[in-house]
Amino acid sequence: MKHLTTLATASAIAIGAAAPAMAEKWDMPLAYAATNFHSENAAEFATCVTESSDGAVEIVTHPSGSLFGGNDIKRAVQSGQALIGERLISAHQNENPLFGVDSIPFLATSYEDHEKLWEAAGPKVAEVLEAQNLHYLYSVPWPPQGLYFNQPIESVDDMKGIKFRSYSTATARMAEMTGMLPVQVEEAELSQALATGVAEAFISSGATGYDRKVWEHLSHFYEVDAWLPRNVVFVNKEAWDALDDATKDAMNDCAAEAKERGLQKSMDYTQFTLDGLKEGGMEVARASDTLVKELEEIGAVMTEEWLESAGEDGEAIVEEFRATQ
Ligand code: PCA
Repeated sequence: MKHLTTLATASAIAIGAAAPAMAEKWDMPLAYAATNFHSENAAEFATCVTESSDGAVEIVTHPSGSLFGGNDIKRAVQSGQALIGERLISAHQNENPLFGVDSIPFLATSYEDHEKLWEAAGPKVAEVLEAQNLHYLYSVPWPPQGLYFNQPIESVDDMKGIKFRSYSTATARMAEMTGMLPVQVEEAELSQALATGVAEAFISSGATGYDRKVWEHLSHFYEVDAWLPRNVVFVNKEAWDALDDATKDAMNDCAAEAKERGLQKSMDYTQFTLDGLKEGGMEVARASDTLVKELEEIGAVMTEEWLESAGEDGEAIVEEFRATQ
């Protein structure tokens, strides 16, 4: 153990010492396509760091899960196989309930509310990441989540037995509670899953349906605004600690810009992609009152379940958020 610690420290010092002299190349795995707004935002962040860190760190993005698949990115950065990466944080709710704070159904359904929720939750999520050897840099929300189907759906009864692509604990739970059959699929494999019938429906943003041209397989998108999940960008903690202050400052400044720019991109992309789904031939509409009511009942149960699992920290976040309402 002592030997390992010494080694880790030695390499951390080596990283720090090498930084001013020669650009260190940091690979940044991303799960989503290069044209997705999160990936474009990350590429701009990478350029910002490369240009403003005075040659200390060069960040190279790898979109579409090409370096590590979505599900492996977090572990890769924790273990130092990659030094920085972006991940849909709610996909890791099984590790800690706080990672699912952005997926409590119908708690924060607009950008404004979602940002307030994240103001309360972000610092606690950052603490959990820190304990996992990850330094939190910035995060950006996806547009509100709605339901995709290959047939009209009027109520939960119509959903029974449908194969439903999930991307997190909450999406799988929602499938179970509506009588659908959850199957976990990364977004990079979504088109294939729909083409082969592995999945017939899913919950996501207009952005993801648009990015994956799902009108080739599906016919209906129902806006329900269930929640806005977030992609989080984190750095391997040892690599972060080894940076000199000037490089940390440069990265923090680029991260602050990326947070704002990403939020704006997300908002701008919302209507644009819903229009795109329509142009692709899909019916895009608000879910029926019956369906909304049924989903809200399911959401209430899921909220209780989440609060129970997340304990005091979870309760404090939700209370702090509710106090802003
Ligand atoms: N798109 C991502 C996560 C949330 C979203 O809108 C996906 O479907 O994987």
